[in-house]
Amino acid sequence: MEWLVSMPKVEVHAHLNGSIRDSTLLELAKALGEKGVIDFSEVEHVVLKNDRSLAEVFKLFDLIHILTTDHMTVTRITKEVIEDFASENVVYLELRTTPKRNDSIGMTKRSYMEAVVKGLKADSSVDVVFTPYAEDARSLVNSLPTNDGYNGKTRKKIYVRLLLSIDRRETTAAAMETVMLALEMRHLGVVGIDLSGNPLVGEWATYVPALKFARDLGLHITLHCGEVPNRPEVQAMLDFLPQRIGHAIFFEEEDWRKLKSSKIPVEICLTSNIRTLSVPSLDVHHFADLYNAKHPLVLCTDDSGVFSTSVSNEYKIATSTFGLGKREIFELAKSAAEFIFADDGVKEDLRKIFDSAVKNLGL
Ligand code: 6MZ
Repeated sequence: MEWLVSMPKVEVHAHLNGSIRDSTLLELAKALGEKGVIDFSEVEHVVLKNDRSLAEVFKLFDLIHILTTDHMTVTRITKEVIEDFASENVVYLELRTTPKRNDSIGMTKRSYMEAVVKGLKADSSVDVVFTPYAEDARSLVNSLPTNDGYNGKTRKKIYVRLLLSIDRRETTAAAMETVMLALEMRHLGVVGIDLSGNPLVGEWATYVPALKFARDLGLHITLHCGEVPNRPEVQAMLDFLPQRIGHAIFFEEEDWRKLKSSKIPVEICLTSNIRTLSVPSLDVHHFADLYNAKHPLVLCTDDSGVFSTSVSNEYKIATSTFGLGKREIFELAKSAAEFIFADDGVKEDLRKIFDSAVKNLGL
């Protein structure tokens, strides 16, 4: 595990409100409990519970959003989530979040996102590089730690880019508002759009106009695809040719064929799929088949807080379940840099970071 933690890693499927520390959630719940807004004893039990079905996970998100959706808290959790990923040597993080409107506290989708960006800028123990590469003078590779590799003592640095999520509960107009916001925030590190939310809710056709518009204007698209059985939707999503998809669980033979020939990279979330009972056990997880077919893959956490995991832990599970050696794990981690949504300058930096880590990792 220590070796996996010390290895540089890329994370591209992490939901902000799913990645909050338990201690922070409990602290927020206690404060709201004292104000009489919620019943803390009930919330504590829900927050600390480990195994939940997919349906229960979405109920938990509704609760988490009650705890987190004010500007100050959004800024705080963003800062903490970045610190947590950086502390385990994630060198590039694509963080996704659903811009939220809450009239009762004067929150608009824009002010929600401004609070997120404030979290990126917040004075923290980590150097966060989030503006587009050409504008950023602080390329990570120019300031690589020289003495102790990624093992700690030097101040951590992390590239962060943002994806704005469209929640499947939203209307076409609301989805379009999110895309417009993403376009306006490109100079602040927004690189794409994600479609997520409860897969049992909503229709693919609702989101297509906004997704097409986003793509036409140069935003990258990733879709939660096949999280529940829904054949027509899986087919339509694959035909849309997004730049990446998340999960890819309930696929039929023909869908696997189409996916493999399209080479659309898949964000694999092992712990999440097991915890939500979407995949019955790791030994039948589609990671193995896709990995053997040399399909582009990125191991991701999905919701590190909700599922009590970390990127290093996801690699550990891949190692122990699928028998990958250190070299194979390293190559898997390194290849993830090819599927990020940031520009080529960042990709080039990441390649150098991985190459320079080889010696320290004893490879
Ligand atoms: C689909 C998910 C998800 O956006 O408020 N989300 N959507 N499948 C999943 N698999 C378990 N995990 C998280 O983060 C929380 C939101 O991300 C989406 C849901 O819409 C959830 O409300 P943000 O930061």
